[in-house]
This record gives sequence, C-alpha cells and structure tokens, in this order.
Amino acid sequence: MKTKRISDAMEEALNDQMTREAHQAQIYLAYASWAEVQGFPGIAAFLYKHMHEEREHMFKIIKYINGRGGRARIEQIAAPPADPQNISECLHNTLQHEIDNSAEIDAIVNQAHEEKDWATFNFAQWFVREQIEEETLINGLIDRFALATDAEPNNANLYDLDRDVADAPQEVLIPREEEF
Ligand code: OFO
Repeated sequence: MKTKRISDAMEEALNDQMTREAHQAQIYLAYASWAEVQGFPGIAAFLYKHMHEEREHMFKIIKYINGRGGRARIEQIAAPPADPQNISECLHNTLQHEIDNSAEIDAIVNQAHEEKDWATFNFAQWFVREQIEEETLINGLIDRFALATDAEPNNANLYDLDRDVADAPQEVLIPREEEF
C-alpha cells in the first residue's frame, strides 16, 4: 500500500498489540504443554486450540496494519510466565491474561475514537467482541472446575448434575398426554 491510512501512533499501538497477541499464544502454548505433562489431555487440547486462535489474532492485526499502508513489525516475543502450580492457578492466570488483554484492546478503541480513525475503531470492535467471548469461556471453565473439585462435599455429583441438565429437554409430557 503506497498511501498510509493510519497515524504513526496508531501503527505503533497496533504493532504492540500484534506482539501481545503473539505473547498470548506463547502463554497458551506453555500452559497447554504443562497441562499435557500433568496428565490433563482435555485441558491441554483446549489450550492448544486456543493458542492457534491467538496466532490468528496476531495475523489479523498484521494484515490490517499492512493493508492500511503501515508496516507490521515482527519482533521478539517475551517468554511465557512460569508454570502454574495447579489447574486452578492455570485457569485463573489465563483469565487474568485475557482481562489484561481486554484492557489493551479498549485502549486501542479509545485511541481510535480520539483520532477519529473510524476504520480502526471498526476493526477493533471485532476484538472487543472476541474478548467478551474469551473471558466468558474461561470464566465458565473456572466455574466447572469449582464444581468438579472436591473443595466442597458432593461437588463431583453437582458436576454430573450440571452436565445432565445441559441436555435436559425444555418440554415434558404431562400425564394426560402420555400414551399407554
Ligand atoms: Fe485472547 O486475546 Fe487475542 O485478542
């Protein structure tokens, strides 16, 4: 693109976010590998899949910067944090990383608003929505983890009950409708 359609400041902010997305991917990758070694293939599979999503976010931003006449800067990615101590910490840390990332996305939205850069404002909305989805997803896993652990008596039963209710029908035959 010969004509640059984003400000230098926005180009820098987007580049920083692009590198943060790569860092998010590293975190998911590190946690996934940790979970796999700990003997939790289900959680590992979820985290590995999410690592790919973060890479896609990174790629989306690269394409946007370049498509608007800027230049994506591929830089060093910071190392992921140390291994979590247990699954609870793994999930809570993951949620916190997502919340921190949401704040960074919000900052880009604010900047786009201030600059009246409506194209970037519009582009960033996809990420705002994505962050809502991701926070909800991880929060849901934390809730299920709480049900499945034996922190309280009978929690394992509650976990089964909850899973059954998820597939429970919304309608039921009342006695008069039953066929004999
Ligand atoms: Fe889960 O963070 Fe990307 O945007």
